Amino acid sequence: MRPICAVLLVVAACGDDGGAVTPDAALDAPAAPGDTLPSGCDYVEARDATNDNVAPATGTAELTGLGLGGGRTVICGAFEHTHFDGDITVDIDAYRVTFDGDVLVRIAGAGAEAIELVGVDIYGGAAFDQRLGAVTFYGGHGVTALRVPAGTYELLPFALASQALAATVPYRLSVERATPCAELTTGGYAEANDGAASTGNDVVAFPSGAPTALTTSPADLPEATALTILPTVSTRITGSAADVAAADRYEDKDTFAFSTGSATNELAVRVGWSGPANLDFYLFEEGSAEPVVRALGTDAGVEAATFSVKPGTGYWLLIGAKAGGTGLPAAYSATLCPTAFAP
Ligand SMILES: [Ca+2]
Ligand SMILES: [Ca+2]
Ligand SMILES: [Ca+2]
Ligand SMILES: [Ca+2]
Repeated sequence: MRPICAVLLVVAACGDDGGAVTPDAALDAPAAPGDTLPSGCDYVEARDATNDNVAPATGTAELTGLGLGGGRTVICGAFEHTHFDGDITVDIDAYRVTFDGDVLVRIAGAGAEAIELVGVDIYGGAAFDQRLGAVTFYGGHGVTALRVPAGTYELLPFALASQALAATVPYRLSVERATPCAELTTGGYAEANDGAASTGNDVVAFPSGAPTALTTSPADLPEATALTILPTVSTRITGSAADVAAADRYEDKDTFAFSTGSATNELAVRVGWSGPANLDFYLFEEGSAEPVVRALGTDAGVEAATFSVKPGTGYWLLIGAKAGGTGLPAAYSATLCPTAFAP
């Protein structure tokens, strides 16, 4: 995805200083005595015109020199409205930040919600070409959780749209230490309405080669958990992914309806199970078959994601067993950890 960047960085990493790109050069905006930064900013975007390193652009990441010594660090930048490429790219910026362990990466900025697609891609590896995570702006901001070894990583905030923005949109990109939510092992809402055919709570179909769609069955309904999730109050949902002959990309699909409280704008979901089954989960706004979150990892036994949600909104959590695998039926346990973030 980033061939030009990768090539340039490999050259630099080999010690060849012959080119114009010198990622090991001095910091882009070094802190100096007397420097004043805007309130709440640890670094301010310094060279917008040359910090896009996604091919075919040939920029380089800004070397912020930031770490997580204070537990949280904030980059203040902007999606510029002046250099839309005529296709889909409004602005891409890249920054290097050093961190480790469990962190949350967030992006927030008033006005960003009106841009067609805003997010942050997170890269690591010697050539910064391994995509380790991604933030999607949804609701009032965007967030994702990462667990990484100590190192320097590249954060790429991007704004994509079919036309230029009318005005520049400032954003704040932050990295902060976080404690992953603890898995609950007892209690919670238990799947109750799947029926003998395990189709009573399917709700969404995943046809091969076609978009997700509401099922045509009038008989299936989301499980009415009656849960309204509130910040810092974890909840649990359990069920069984049955071994059924699937007509689409998933065998058993179980959908659970819940709502966010008026202050809840982030949610971490961890789905755990035993055995070799491959479970995934999706989040939909209530009544919609278009996912707002897809958790499709292949790690055996656990699927987890942290993302932003809209306060006071009805959602469906769908847990599905990938078709064609083994290990079904599989009992699963989902822990939902809601939080409130003030952008
Ligand atoms: Ca830029
Ligand atoms: Ca920018
Ligand atoms: Ca089930
Ligand atoms: Ca089901």
